[in-house]
Amino acid sequence: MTELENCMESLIKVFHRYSIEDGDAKTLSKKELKKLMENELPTFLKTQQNPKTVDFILKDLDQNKDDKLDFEEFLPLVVGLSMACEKCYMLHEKKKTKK
Ligand SMILES: [Ca+2]
Ligand SMILES: [Ca+2]
Repeated sequence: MTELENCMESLIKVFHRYSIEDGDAKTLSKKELKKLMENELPTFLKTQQNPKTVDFILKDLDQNKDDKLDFEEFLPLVVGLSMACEKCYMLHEKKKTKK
């Protein structure tokens, strides 16, 4: 598999590792989302001082208002964070070339 294919598979695997916990593997409940973020996105969660961050994210991403995130609703979180990371990466690269 290519690097990108591995990435996509990891994304799916991570989602399902947490979504399966309450028996409904199709969606992440708030509890599952919280656990996923605590374990898989600890750096991001640390930068968010608000303890309600997970609630906000869930509300923001939950398109059909069932208080759960399916994979499609979960993806924008990853995409958004990836875009933020990419900006940091570019800044970092710029600094490197300046030196
Ligand atoms: Ca679930
Ligand atoms: Ca939903």
